[in-house]
Amino acid sequence: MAAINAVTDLSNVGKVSVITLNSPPVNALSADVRDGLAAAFKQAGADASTNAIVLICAGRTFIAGADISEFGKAPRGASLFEVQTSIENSPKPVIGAIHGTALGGGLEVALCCHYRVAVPSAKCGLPEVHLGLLPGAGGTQRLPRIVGPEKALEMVTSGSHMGAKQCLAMGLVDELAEEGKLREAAIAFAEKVVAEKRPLRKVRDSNEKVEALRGKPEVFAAFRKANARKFRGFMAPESNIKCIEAAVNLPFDEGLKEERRLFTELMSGPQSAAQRYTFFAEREVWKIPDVPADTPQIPVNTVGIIGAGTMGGGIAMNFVNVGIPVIIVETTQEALDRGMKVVRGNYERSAKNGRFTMEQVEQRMALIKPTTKLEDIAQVDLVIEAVFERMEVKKEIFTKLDAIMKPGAILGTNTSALNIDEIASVTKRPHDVIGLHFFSPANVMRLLEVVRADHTSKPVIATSMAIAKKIGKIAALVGVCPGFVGNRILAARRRAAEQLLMSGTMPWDIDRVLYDFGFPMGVYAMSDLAGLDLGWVKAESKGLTIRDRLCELDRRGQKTGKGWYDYDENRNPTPSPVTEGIIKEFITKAGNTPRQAPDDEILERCLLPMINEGAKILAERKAIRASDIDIIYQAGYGFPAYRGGPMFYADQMGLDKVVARMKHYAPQWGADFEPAALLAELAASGKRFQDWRAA
Ligand code: 3H9
Repeated sequence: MAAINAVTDLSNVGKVSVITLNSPPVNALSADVRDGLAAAFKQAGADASTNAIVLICAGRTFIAGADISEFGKAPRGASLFEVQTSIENSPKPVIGAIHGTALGGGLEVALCCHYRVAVPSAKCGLPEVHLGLLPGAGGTQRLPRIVGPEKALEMVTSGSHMGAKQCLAMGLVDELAEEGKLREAAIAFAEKVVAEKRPLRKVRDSNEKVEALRGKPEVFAAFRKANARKFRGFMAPESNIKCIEAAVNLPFDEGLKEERRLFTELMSGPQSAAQRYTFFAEREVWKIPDVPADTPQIPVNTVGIIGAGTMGGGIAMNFVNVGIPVIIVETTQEALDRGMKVVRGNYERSAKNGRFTMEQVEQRMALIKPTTKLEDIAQVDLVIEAVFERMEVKKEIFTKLDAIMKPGAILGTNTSALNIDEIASVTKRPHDVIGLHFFSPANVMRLLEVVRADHTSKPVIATSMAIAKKIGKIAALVGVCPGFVGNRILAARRRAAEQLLMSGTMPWDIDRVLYDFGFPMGVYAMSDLAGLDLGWVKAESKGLTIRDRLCELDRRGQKTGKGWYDYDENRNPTPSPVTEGIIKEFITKAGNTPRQAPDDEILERCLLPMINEGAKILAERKAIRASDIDIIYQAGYGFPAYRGGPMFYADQMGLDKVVARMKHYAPQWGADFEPAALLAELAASGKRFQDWRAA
């Protein structure tokens, strides 16, 4: 084998040139890779002793795309376009040999090969939309020429990965190779292409499928309409659609130009910047500076859950979904039966929607053992307490757990607010105690806040993070403080919204602004969904707050058909004159002069306190880095992905501007608008949250 450069080799096997890329971790198309490919194709093309070329990758995957870390930097080395042209115009047939994933630019390179061979476990896709982009190396023009525009629309706007068998059926792959024998199979395929004198097939020249849709704009209109809700606020899906339209309506080279124009537009825009930031943030969130990757872990083969309510049942589903048996404990048989019925109902609904079979429902249900005896969980590896939020109750449970649990078991609590150090203090093993804060519905929401208490051991943290990954969550490690990270920041927004309300801005106006910003719903719609009576006790209510008054009128949210809003039978909300009347009474009673805040003010007054609280959280070391807060906000609180998260949003706004706007509001609206020390310091030194690391 001859080295072309540090990441590319070229060798001859009989009459086939084999180009092997080896650029860990994922063979992304860095400048070195592009240079290596350009040189290797030139050399292989000119080698008179071979008559075909195989492109294959070493390591875990075929090329997984452009090198995202190079985006935004000055271009270097051979361009991807040059590489692709040298492949497509190669005088010898080029066979792409795919294992792992051929994604984005990787698939776009493969699409320039004349033929493609893949192992059955391989996957192909154009996931650029998740980075706020579109496939910018011909993917939007070549893919529809193979799979047809309709399928291509679906693939580029969803970014989903297709399995090799499906790719074979769609013509994206020409032959499947035996697992582990890709190299031999690709070489044999190349020899066959030569022996059979097959043409140098160029995807770009195949127009039949795209032409079939020419003059049918209604197909695109229908696709846009069907996905309008899903794409709301995002720029990239629309640009992807426009590119497929260009593939249908324009000659190849013109379509390519349109693709380039739209790609450049997205790449230089704020949404892609946010989504690329999120790509790295989602990977960094797993990294804990003082808990290295080689920290010993505790095997978790069985889980005990205390409480079969909505939370407990949802948490149980996460584990059985990945085959981990669960014992679920309740105090009464009745509560247990009710909880199990809800879990079964959830699974059966999924089965009805075709997500899995009834047989799988039974398999999953069989993995849950219900019991009313706490002692039954004594031997599990991990226990998660999910009972209601009362410190005395939690302390009582942890005292019992301390007495019965096997040594070394992890003792988790799903508390969303209580002090975990205090809970741990009743045990003789506080190092085994950790917070595992699931979000409701726990079987659906991606976020898990893993809460590190004062004495939590490193193996318990490492295990909790690993188990979160196993059950498909995105976990962020946070510290103990009221509300931890997510709810603490939410409380700041809530306080700001209350101030707006009490000064004359109606709930629906606040919600509309937040919805338009990109949240799935606003503060008050969310409150109606959760129920206004969470923590409200009828017997104790004295009508002192707006909420008290609403609850007293049985306006307890969606479940009673009215709350902040009125709801029709399809749960569509409309502003409520009753709510408005009550709010106005409270405003008058407080002696305030009502004033409807303009939309930009509503937005600033809701967001700035969130950013400020985030800065305090960082300074107190309750989150490791600003991007963890952003991940929490995207995965758990619906912060629009295309805005990155509160901290990234602040960075994009410019921290000096954030501080200036806060100072503008602080005199009237108080402490939440007094810039936190860290925020002021970063702003003064021209720095960003994303560059800040704890000393
Ligand atoms: C594109 O191609 C644009 C073109 O259309 C047009 C160009 C003109 N670049 O995810 P993992 C790193 S856009 C740089 O944990 P897994 C990642 O940060 C690209 N780095 O592994 C991580 O680093 P670290 C379109 C990348 O096994 C390490 O690799 N392609 C890239 O769970 C391991 O990653 C995509 O969007 C990259 N492209 O999953 C595919 N990819 O260890 C993006 C990964 O320091 N990648 N890294 O934290 C993926 O979806 C997954 O990484 C993959 C492997 C499925 C490949």
